[in-house]
Amino acid sequence: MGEEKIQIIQGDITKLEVDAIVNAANNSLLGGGGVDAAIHRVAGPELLEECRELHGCLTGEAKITKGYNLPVRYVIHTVGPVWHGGARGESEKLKSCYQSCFALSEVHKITTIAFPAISTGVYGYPIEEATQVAVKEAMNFLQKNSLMEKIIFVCFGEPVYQCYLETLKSFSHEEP
Ligand code: AR6
Repeated sequence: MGEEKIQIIQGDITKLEVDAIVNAANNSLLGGGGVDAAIHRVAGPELLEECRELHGCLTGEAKITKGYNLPVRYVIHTVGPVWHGGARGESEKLKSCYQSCFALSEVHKITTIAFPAISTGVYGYPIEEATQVAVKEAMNFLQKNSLMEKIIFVCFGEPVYQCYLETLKSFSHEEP
């Protein structure tokens, strides 16, 4: 239940016209590489100014800003865990990222949200494990929140795209 509201696409998250996009940031919230750099580049310098006022963000938590020059109302900045082999609470922290983003989406009445594959770039989280967490948390949230209309997972590249599709299929076929 809820999987019809989950969409998996390939592309650049900065191009999406949704209520909110999620940024895979670092603890400083002051920019970096990967999707973080792309988001700041398109949003413009005002995003960095607002981020400075937030005084960073703990791993697994999330903070919200406006979207500035992006075609979105909000950017939700979350900090994923760095992968150290899986025994240092990485999955709990990644789960907490998704839950923190969804909690903010409820507060701000966000109905469409797009996520990159948090932690799977520079932070080295294996994509198969990361997509399990992402899809599971999205489905859990959709079961208890009726306002959310669409959750989009934006994939950079075909392998990531295929991995999300497989994961969604496996969850959809699970017995309730
Ligand atoms: N749209 C969608 N996905 C993207 C885009 C884009 N424009 N650009 C990259 N990706 P990463 P992390 C994918 O490294 O692993 C930054 O320096 C990318 O292919 O951006 O959480 C931060 O400041 C990968 O699948 O984030 C932190 O220091 C996914 O987005 C650190 O990297 C996440 O890769 C965070 O590392």
